[in-house]
This record gives sequence, C-alpha cells and structure tokens, in this order.
Amino acid sequence: MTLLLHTADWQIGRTDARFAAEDAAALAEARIATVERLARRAAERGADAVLVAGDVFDAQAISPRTMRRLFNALAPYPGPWVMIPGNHDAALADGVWAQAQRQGLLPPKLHLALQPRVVELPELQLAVFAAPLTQRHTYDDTTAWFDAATTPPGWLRVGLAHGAVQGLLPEAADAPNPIAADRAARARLDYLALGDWHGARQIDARTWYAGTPEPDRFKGNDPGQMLWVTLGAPGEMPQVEREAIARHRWREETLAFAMASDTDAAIALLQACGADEVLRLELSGQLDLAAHLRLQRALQDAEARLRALLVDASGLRLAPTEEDLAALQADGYLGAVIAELRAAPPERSRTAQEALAILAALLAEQRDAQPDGALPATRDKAAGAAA
Ligand SMILES: [Mn+2]
Repeated sequence: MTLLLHTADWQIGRTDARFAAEDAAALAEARIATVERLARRAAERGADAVLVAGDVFDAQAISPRTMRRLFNALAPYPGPWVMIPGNHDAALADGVWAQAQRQGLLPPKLHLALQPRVVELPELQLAVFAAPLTQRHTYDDTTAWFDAATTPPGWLRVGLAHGAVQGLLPEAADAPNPIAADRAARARLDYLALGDWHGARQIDARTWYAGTPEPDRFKGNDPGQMLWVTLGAPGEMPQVEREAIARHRWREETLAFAMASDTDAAIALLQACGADEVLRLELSGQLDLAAHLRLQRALQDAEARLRALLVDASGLRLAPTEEDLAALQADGYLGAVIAELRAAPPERSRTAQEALAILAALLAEQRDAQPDGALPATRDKAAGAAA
C-alpha cells in the first residue's frame, strides 16, 4: 500500500483587496497556517509522499519573508514533497521559484519540477510524471507526454498537473492549460493529481482535483479539503478520501426584507456565525426605522465577531413609518425640517425620503444613546421645567 496526500492551490501570498487590511492579512496568514496543519497531518498519518499540484504561490512577486514562512510551514513533514508550478507561479526564468532556488530556501526532500520530467521515488517504486506550467497560459496539453512515458516494471504511475480538464467543467470551456479528460486511462496512470479548480472534485475513478485547502472564494464548490490517496498494486483502483483542513468557512447570503420576520431571520443568521466565518451579505428590500436600527446593531456586532464581513446594502431602503417619525418627538426646527421633507413634491420625493431616513436614523440613535430614551433637546427642556 502506498499512501499519498494530494493537495493544490495554496495561493500563498494572496491578499484580497475586497477586505479591510487587517482581515486580508489574517486570511493570508491563515493560508500558511493551514499548510502547516496539512504537513502535520501528513506526518501523523504517515503519508509516503505529498503531491502539490501547482499554485503554491499566488504570484511571481512574493516577499522573501513570505517564501521562508511557507517553507518553514512544511517542516512537520520531512518529505518527500513533489511540487509543480501552476499558472499563478509558473516556472518563469526570474519567477518566484527561481528566486526561492537562488536563495537556497527549498527543503532537501522537496522534488520541484520546473521542467516536465519524471520524478522517481525508488523507495516507493513510484514514478510521478510532473507537468509544470512554464508560462501562465498554454494551449497545449502539458500532460500529453505521459502516454508514452516508460516506467520500470512493477512501479506505480502517477500524474501531477495543473489546468482545466476539457469538456467536463463548463467554466473551463475555452480555458487555457487544457488537460485531456481521459489522460489517466490513456497514460495508464494509477492516479492523476490535479490542481487549478479550487474545490475538491472527482473527474473519474483515477483523476481528482484536490481543491484549495483554505478557501479564497465564496463559491460553494467544496473547498477546504485535502485528499488521501491509497494505491495498491499497479493497475488497482485508488481509494480516495477527503479530509477537511480549512480554518475559515466562506459563505454568501442574499437577504430580502419585506416583513418584520425577515429582520428576525437576518439577526438570527448573523448571531449564529462564528469567529472563523467570512460572510458576504447582499441586502435588499425595505426596512422601517426600528428594524433598520436592530439590523445595524446586529451587523456591527457580527463585524467585530466574524473574521470578515462584506455587506452590499445598495438594494436596501430605509422607509420610516408614521409611528417611527412620531416617536422621534422632534419639535421646533427639526420638526419643521421633517414636515418639509415629508411634503416634498414628487420630483424630489426620492431624495427627500432618503434625507428623511438618514435624519430619522440619526435622531433615533441619539435618542437611544440617552439613558432615559429621550431626545437631548426634550430632556434639556424637561430639566429646565423641573428647575
Ligand atoms: Mn489556483
């Protein structure tokens, strides 16, 4: 039995501009921590080798410190590691891998294929056909040579490549870096370990995408996994198991507000989120003042608790009710402004409504900040009357 750990698309050094700087930094750091956890799992369970199917780094420009941190994270598992560059970290002449090599950062038992070649692991009687990307995009199938590659009798034949399996992934219709869907059969491979697709995905009995071990998109395509591949004698079917390894869970929700129970449901959803969640919300519909305030508080609370929260509220409208406005007890100048906004002519009504909503929300916030729940102006008056 040979036990391989298959992973890919670590995307180290990725910083996501959609997030606040501190969240983006924490998410980037988590990618390295997840690799370290993966290395520890490989050691614990006794992997015979770890295959990394490309996009180890997210870009060609990675700081030497980040490179060092990544290679340090591999330490719990001494090797052998077998790695290829993908499209993000293609083996360019002065790319990230050339720099890592020049600086002497590569661990001793790392087999890095910067050119297409067979990585032989004689102690395992295992040949890994490594098909690195040497440029970001190619329109040739980098795995075509696997078919004719020879191996000593009795050895296992395993492919390692990064790209888009043709004809199976609709998103990959015209994608570069094509890989023939029947490569494993044509090349008599025992297993074909792929990278590029960020979710764990089976292509056929011998061909899998491992997906990224730490999610980096809101797509619900089963990211955050690594694959354990058990191989018997050459030609036997592999056994493949997923193991969840991610720290963060990424979710995307669309919430439409029409009635009071929608606000309750939204608040319940936010309260159920934990510290390792990355949540994107798209809000639409209409809220009265009280519901709007409750939602704002729940969002602020969630923002502090979650790893990251992205909110698109452009489709959400605040519509104060008669009671909302009456409860503000705004008199004097403010009362006159509110009356004027409410009586705005049709051509200005949308702007007037927005102004009214903003004013009402400010007044309500101010009111709620007072210990007795009254507006400051009202309280002063009351104090004056009592004096
Ligand atoms: Mn990738």
